[in-house]
Amino acid sequence: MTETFQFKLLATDGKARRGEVSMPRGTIRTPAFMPVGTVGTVKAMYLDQVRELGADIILGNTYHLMLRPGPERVARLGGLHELIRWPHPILTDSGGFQVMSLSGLRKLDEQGVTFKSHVDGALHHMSPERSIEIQGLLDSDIQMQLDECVALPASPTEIERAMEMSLRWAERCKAAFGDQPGKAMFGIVQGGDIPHLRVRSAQALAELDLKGYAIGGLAVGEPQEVMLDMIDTTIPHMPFEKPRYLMGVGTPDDMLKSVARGIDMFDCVMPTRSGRHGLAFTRRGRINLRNARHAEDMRPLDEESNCPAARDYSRAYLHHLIRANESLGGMLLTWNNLSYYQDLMAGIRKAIEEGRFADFMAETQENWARGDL
Ligand code: PRF
Repeated sequence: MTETFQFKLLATDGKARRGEVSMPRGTIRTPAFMPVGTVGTVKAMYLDQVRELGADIILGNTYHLMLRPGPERVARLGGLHELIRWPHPILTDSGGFQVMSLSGLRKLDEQGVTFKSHVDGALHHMSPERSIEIQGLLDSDIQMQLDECVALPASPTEIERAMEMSLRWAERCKAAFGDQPGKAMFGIVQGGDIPHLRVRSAQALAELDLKGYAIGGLAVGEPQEVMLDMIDTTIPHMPFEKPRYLMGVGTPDDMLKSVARGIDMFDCVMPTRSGRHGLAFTRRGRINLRNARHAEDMRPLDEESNCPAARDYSRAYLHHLIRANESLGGMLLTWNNLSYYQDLMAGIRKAIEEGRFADFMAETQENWARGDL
C-alpha cells in the first residue's frame, strides 16, 4: 500500500501487461476484473465472499447512489466504504452512461445532463463538477470523468460531437477533482467506431496527464470485431505507463482478447446479472440452468472448481432453484460466475508473468469450444 496513487508494470508478454495499481486503501492486481456493486451491493453476494474470490476493487455507480440513498447522506454515514463494509478500493462510474441507459427523459448539453429519476420521477441535473463532487462525497478511490457514450450505430457527426464534448468535460472534471494524491480521476476515450475520432480523443486526453484512462463507448451494440479494432486503434495513443480500463466489458472471451491488446482493467454486470438469470460460466463454456436437460442431472457444474457453488451443488438443484425463482439460485450462480471470472483473471496474470499468455489464451478458448463436460 502507498500514500499516493501509483501504477507499476511488473511484466509484459506481447502487448499483455501484468501490473499493480496501488493506493492508500489497497493494491489492485492487473489485469483485474471489478465486480459491479451498483447500489452499494454486489447483488446476491456478501462482500466478504467477493473479497475471498480475489476481487481487489469493486465498482459503484454515481447515478444510482445520488438518487438513493443520496451522496450527502452517504458522506454523513462515513462514506461508501464504511457504509457497505468494503475497506478496499472502490471505483465509481460518473453517471453519464447510466443516465443514458436507465433514466427516462433526459436533456444533454454543454452544462451537463438533466434527467428524470427512475426511482421517483424527480428531475435532476448533473454537471461534470457535480459528478466529481458526488464521487468525492462517496469517498471513491478511482473517479471517472463525466462523459457522453453514444450507442452504436450512430452518425459520424453525432459521435464527433459527443466525443468533443466529453473532452471538454474531462478538463472540467480534472479541475474539479484538483490535487488528491491518494486518489485518481480517469479520463474516458470516446469516438464510437471511427478510428480518427478515437485517436483524437486518446491524444487529447493524454495531454491532460490524468492518472489513468478508460476506453468507453464500446460494447454498445457493435460486433466484437469492431470493438477489438477500436481497441487496437486507440491503445497506441494511450500513455503506456498508466492503467487502461475497458468499461462495461465483457464476456470471458472479450476479456482474453482485450488483455492480449493491452487492457488492464474490466468491469461488467455479466457474471452477476446473468447468474441471477440462470446462466453459469464454467471452464467448459456456458451452461443455461433454466434448460430442462438439467432437471435430473446430479452432477455439479464443475467438480474440479474450488468454488462450493460449482463443486457441491447438483445441476438438478440449481435448475430447480432458478425455475422456482428462489434467491438461492441467483446467489449460487453469481458465486460460481464471480469465482470463474476471478480465477480467469488470476490465470491471465500468472500466464503473463510466466511469458505464456498466448498459450494460456488458446488453451482456455479450446476448453470453451469443447463444450460442457
Ligand atoms: N462511459 C461510462 N461508463 C460506461 C461506458 C461509457 O462509455 C460503457 C460503455 N461500454 C460502460 N460503462 N462513463
